Amino acid sequence: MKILALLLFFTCLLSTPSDKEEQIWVDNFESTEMSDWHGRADDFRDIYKINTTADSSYLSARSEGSDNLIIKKVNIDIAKYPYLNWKWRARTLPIEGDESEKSKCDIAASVIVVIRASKWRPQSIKYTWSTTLPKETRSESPYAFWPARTDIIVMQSGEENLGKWITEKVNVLEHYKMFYDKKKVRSKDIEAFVIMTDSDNTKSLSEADYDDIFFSKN
Ligand SMILES: [Ca+2]
Ligand SMILES: [Ca+2]
Repeated sequence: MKILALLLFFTCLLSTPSDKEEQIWVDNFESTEMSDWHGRADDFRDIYKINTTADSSYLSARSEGSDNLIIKKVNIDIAKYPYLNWKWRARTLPIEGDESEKSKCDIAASVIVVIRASKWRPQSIKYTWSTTLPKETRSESPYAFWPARTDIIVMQSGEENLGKWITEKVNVLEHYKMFYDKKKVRSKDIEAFVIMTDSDNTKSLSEADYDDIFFSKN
């Protein structure tokens, strides 16, 4: 899995956040540097850019026939901070994109949590804004082969909310327990966060914006 290969380069450990904090930020994109983010390929800065308006700054992605992604190392225990919060706005959907099929595996927008596991068994959960799959679809990435695993949950679908900022909140801990058939989880770390606006398989155009990504206790 390509994400695993990327992760092997980012071996620096972050300090564990204090449990007293109510939120742990991944990014609000108010800095224009993006210095904590790395790309699958060097041209990621051509695809993922900070856009600044009078009110705020946000991440803006424009992917044309590319599968580049960006990844940030984090260290967040989802047993303590189970909720992932973010805002996104899909602007252009890849034509006939279907993230459950290899030949059409493109999405306007996705956020992916990479779960700490054995390096031989990379595990992640991917939340998508799908072109064609209905909301709440559960699927698996066609590019993750056993023992690697990427489960997919479709959050938004098609043009219903195209062009609108949508705020999302998911319980990653509950999704992890559901996908891995766990009854109780005392501790489980997220070790990286990935953003992907993807268009290579359909050879089309994907555009989306992202902002205010954080984990919270409630
Ligand atoms: Ca922002
Ligand atoms: Ca793709």
